[in-house]
Amino acid sequence: MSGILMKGVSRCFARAMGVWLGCVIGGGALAMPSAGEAKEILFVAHEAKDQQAVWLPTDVVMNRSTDFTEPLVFRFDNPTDRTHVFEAPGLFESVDEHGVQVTRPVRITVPPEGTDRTVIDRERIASDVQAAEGEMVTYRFYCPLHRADADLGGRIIVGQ
Ligand SMILES: [Cu+2]
Repeated sequence: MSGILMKGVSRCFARAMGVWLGCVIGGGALAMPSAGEAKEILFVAHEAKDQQAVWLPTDVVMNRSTDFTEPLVFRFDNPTDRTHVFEAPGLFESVDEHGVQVTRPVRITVPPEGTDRTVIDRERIASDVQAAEGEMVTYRFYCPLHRADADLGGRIIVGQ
């Protein structure tokens, strides 16, 4: 009798731990749906030592099944007094050029005190995730103007 009870309790505990871990991991990424139309993720430029700069948060975790149901928007705030660039090889943005929808690699220049936002091409990420066959897909991001040689940059990690 008490054995069954214990099992129930530990299962509950495991589930609570899972939720808690999920919160911690997701806590780095402020993935908030804005007005229910798009999921917006905010990146903020941050000056680091030795004239370097990074985009925060450094880790963004997403899931294709839950986070890609609505348009995915990246916002970039640059509160510093230098221009920074958000570059993420492998990621594409979807932009309207003279009435034509085109996709191109994500490389966003944000002036001092500036802000910008772009719609990320979800289809490309979805096909990357599909091709990964159960593995997580990782995209690196950094400021190419102020990154350290050894710095791999931040990570956007996308699971199934
Ligand atoms: Cu920079």
